[in-house]
Amino acid sequence: MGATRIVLLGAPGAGKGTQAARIIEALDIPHISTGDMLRAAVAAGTEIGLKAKAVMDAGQLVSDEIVIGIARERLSEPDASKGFVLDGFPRTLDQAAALDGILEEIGSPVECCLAITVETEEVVQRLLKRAELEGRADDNEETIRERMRVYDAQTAPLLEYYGEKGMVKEVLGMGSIDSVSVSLMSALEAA
Ligand code: B4P
Repeated sequence: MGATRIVLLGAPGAGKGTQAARIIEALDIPHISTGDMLRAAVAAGTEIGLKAKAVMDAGQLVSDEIVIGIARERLSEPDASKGFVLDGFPRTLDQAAALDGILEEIGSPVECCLAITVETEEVVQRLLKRAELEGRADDNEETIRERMRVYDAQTAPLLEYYGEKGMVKEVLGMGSIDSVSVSLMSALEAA
């Protein structure tokens, strides 16, 4: 019947958050976005938010310790037992190893890594457009390019990590949001 424990991988602006919203609606599973949780912590002025803000604004990754902590807490909530879309987590090899450990404890390993691929100039343009619409602090050109560099150095190696486990389904993220959704859903059904 297709995978329901899903890691969504992709560069900033590849469409992770956008497509996660479609997938969770179709499969009725929770959307777990560490980016959204961190922005909520910043907005609420919590201790984690205060630590994360400057790092996020600079386009760098928040520490593994903090992010693994919030992911662990969220994954232990009852609704995660029916599956989940992890959006933006893991972002480093250490986070991926920690995730495996957390899910081993729960007895529910990752089933599929959906990787959305998009050309760099396309994502830069998307994020600059979002900057105009939403004014997110990390959506300016310099920070966007830094986020791309961080993605290539720290997150792209996860393709190999999940690839070795035979879990990666690559989907081209160019084209309309609807057409990308169709490709992702059929990749999931085949997983
Ligand atoms: P995220 O919130 O994950 O931000 P993101 O990578 O920019 O992706 P997002 O999901 O928001 O955008 P999407 O591609 O859907 O992370 C933000 C920051 O939080 C990180 O830089 C880091 O500092 C920190 N963080 C988060 N998780 C972390 C972790 N695990 N470890 C350490 N630090 C962490 O969409 C982008 C835009 O494109 C949207 O406006 C959308 O409408 C548009 N779009 C999408 N698909 C499109 C399409 N097909 N055509 C045209 N436009 C499209």
